[in-house]
Amino acid sequence: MNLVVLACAIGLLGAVGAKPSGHGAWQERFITDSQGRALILYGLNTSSSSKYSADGMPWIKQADVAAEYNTLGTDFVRYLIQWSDVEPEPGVYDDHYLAEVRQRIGWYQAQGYQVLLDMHQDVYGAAVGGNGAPGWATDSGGLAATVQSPWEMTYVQPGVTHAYDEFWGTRTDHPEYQQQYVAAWTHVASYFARNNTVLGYDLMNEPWGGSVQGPAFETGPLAHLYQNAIDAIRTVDPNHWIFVEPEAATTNYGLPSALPKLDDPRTATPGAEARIGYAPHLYPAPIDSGGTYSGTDQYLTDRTLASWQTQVQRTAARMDAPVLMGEWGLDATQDGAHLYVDHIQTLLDTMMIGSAYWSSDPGSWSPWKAPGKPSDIADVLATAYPRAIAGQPVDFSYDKSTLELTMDWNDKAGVTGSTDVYLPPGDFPDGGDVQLNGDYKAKWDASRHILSLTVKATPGVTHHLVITPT
Ligand code: 9MR
Repeated sequence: MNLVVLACAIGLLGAVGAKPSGHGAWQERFITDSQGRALILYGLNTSSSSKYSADGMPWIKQADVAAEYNTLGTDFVRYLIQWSDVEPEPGVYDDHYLAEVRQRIGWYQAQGYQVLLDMHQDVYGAAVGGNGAPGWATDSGGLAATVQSPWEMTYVQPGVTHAYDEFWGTRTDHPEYQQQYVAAWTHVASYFARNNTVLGYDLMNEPWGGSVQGPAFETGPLAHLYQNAIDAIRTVDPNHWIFVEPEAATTNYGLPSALPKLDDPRTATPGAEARIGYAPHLYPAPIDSGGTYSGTDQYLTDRTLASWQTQVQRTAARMDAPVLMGEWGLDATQDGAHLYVDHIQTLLDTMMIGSAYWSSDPGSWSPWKAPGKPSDIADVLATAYPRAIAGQPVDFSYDKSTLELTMDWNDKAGVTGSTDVYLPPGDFPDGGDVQLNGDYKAKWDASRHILSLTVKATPGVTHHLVITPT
């Protein structure tokens, strides 16, 4: 999103660029599964098309999910839902809509995916030229809300600012809007509380504060909404992960977030860890506006990536939250697009975090030229990665020039199961040769392209793995 224009307009952009830290276990917290394994999630956003379709459903059919696995080997989807579809009338929830969502979650389940439900919004809601909030929860104050180009500039239309100010409580005519948003989330969470394919909930896409911006917004109304939503969701769903996003107009470009640590009521149960994750987006300005990854654009982009890493690590440490990059992407037909994808994959590996690429919608940003027809970028997006690590990850990387995947991890009490690595058929047509210290058993699933390693615990010894093509 090209909010850089907007951030400049409101004076939020300062100097970017900071030293990236290198490999290493900068984070203690990982997103974990029921066996305690660290999950490295890798997938797509599905989909932008849901914003505009009559039934709120994405473009995909069941066969497209199978094709996605066969082409990309992904294990994760950030699945868009909308408040306007969940609650078309105040207090009236559309469970038919949620049943349709559940059916699609079933398609992902059949392919072994985890699903993050993202309550999407851009520019507040359809009544003011965006998507997300229902018309009944939109008070533009009768002010203008004319769609602009680029679309992000619509955020500063006066009617849009008014609508956000009513929602955040900056204006006080409609305190019920925010309570209804929290209640809608509680309904969704209670609907999916026992669904194991659902990883968790992304409370709000790319938050925007209306007339309150920056730290005042993130530490004020945004943190307040998040804490209320977390507390309410935990009354119906003690287990799923809850993800929060920072203010997008700053952090998408590598600027700092001021989000404070949020409390997870599940920690009241002895031994239960907080399950709150941090899910920022990444759109360096030149890439966001559809530019190339070359020349000065590349220079500015690289500076943004370094700053993004530093800032995200700081925020995640403050929040004691694992990180999942909720969106990144580019017009993959532009010069240098392949290099940019390589660069982001290296950044993801360095940080040992997962991500969802924007987006699956067939077109120039997508791995699909048309449904079932991969674009050139699909080959680059399909990469080797550890899906689940049975212990505490220390380090991993995949070198695309030597086709060598290396990984280090330590044993961790209470973690069971295998360490699973996806090896794309393009690079590993016959699977991989394993070098690993200690006792282990390897199993190659040739149809799923997953190498599973069951390793005997060796206290005090770091497991060091190298995989090369057979
Ligand atoms: O790519 C999307 C574009 O087609 C839409 O017009 C726009 C407004 O809804 O949203 C774009 O998707 C954005 C997403 O919703 C939020 N993060 C940035 C995405 C790319 O701009």
